[in-house]
Amino acid sequence: MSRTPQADLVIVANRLPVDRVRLPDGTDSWRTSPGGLVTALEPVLRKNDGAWIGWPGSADEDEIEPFVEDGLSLVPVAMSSQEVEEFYEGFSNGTLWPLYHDVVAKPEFHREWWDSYVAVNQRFADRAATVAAEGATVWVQDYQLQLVPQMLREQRPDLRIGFYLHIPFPPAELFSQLPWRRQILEGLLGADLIGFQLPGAAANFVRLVRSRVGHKTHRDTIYLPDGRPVKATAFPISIDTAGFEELARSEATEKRAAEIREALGNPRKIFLGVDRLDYTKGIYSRLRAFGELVRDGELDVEDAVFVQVATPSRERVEQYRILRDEIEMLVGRINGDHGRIGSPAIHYLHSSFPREEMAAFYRAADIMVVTPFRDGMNLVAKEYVACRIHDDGALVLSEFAGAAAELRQAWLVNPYDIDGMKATLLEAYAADEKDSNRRMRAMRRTVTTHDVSKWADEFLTELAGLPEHHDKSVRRPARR
Ligand code: ADQ
Repeated sequence: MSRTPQADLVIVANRLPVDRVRLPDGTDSWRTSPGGLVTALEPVLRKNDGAWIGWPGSADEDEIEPFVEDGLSLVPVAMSSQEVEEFYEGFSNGTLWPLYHDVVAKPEFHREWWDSYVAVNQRFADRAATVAAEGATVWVQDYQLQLVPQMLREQRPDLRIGFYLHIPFPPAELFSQLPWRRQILEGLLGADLIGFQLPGAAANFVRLVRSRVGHKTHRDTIYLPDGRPVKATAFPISIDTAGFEELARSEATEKRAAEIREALGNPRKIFLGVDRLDYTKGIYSRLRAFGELVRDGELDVEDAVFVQVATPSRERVEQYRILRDEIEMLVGRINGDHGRIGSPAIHYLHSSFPREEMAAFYRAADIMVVTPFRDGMNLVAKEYVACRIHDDGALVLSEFAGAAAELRQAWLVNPYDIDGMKATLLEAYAADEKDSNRRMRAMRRTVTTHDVSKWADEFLTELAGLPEHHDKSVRRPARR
């Protein structure tokens, strides 16, 4: 493959940072999808002659050659529709996702799903092996690709391999349900550095490696039998704080936020929820809590409205369809029981929005309600804080979101405790302005000093600084 780039920094992620779009004339083109990860990694990629390996998002396409889009070197990995079903919707989102989120839903274990997970991971690893230059750094992202580090090291022991897990890593008691637990642990141990959102997740991993694989460990380091150390430690992810702040400060956003408030009938306070429609996010419980406050007369629909943005997600997976129906039924019931003409209690939007519109929502909202049962980090909470340029507004945040470890000044809640949540929502609603400002200022300092580029820098600096390990027992295969 003559056009395959040779890169000194390779990002391997399930998805490419671009979407394929069909133009009116029938030809295809690419549009960058500006997620947080792309924003964080783009500057480093450009500086380091980097490449990004990932799935372009459509199944059963012929293998697409590597290409350059907006100066970024992109290397597509193809997937069949059966693999999308078994590797992506199946093992990644039907087995690992619920297992890693406290078994909030029941994980399914199917041997065909596992076989597909192995096959697709191998394809990503093979691709990375051909793209990485001699001695390059490869950074593998997230739970879909946990076998890639080991598969890659087997072919390319000259590489520096990092891995980052964006979701929680469960305690041993839950992880041990997985029939393929040992393979996953060994897959990850192919990396030199494994990053987690929180220290607790890193500790869960180290403990599991000690008990299930039997390697020696000391604090955050694991020693493999050949002497190679693997470091497992926390690097809490963040957002493009300056980018969000700038958006929030713009006149266009200010105007749009005022329009949103106006369209909602200029209520005294606006509550806002923004989540992928996922059963880990606690959307149902939070809406119930709000609905009960209205029912009990603690809140009046003329004074307080709830805007819930539910982003379409994993719509082909059965559990996600059921969840959508349940939430939409609840919204209908609450509005039917307690709404008035022109004043529904809950405004529900099942849609994606551009970043500008998100910033306007954040600016318009007085109380941001983020109540996941478990969440690796939760970027929405940080984005809200970044957009509160006047230090006002309140964040109600689940103690089970990774973000709660940093945003200590939020109104923290236990999302399983509906009465507790109701009490806290009322507190945030009635909060004294001075108290709100003090809390918001402190949280703004946190997201300003720790943004996503700092996160990427810290990970890559740590990875580059690890001592080199020369394993004489592994013979280097010929380069392909
Ligand atoms: P997610 O589960 O997707 O991420 P989150 O961290 O909140 O959750 O990120 C969602 C992102 O999507 C935010 O940047 C948000 O602005 C955006 N978004 C949400 N709804 C949107 C909409 N309707 N339109 C446009 N944009 C929308 C996973 C883990 C998290 C972890 C992140 C990053 O589950 O715990 O914080 O990865 O590591």
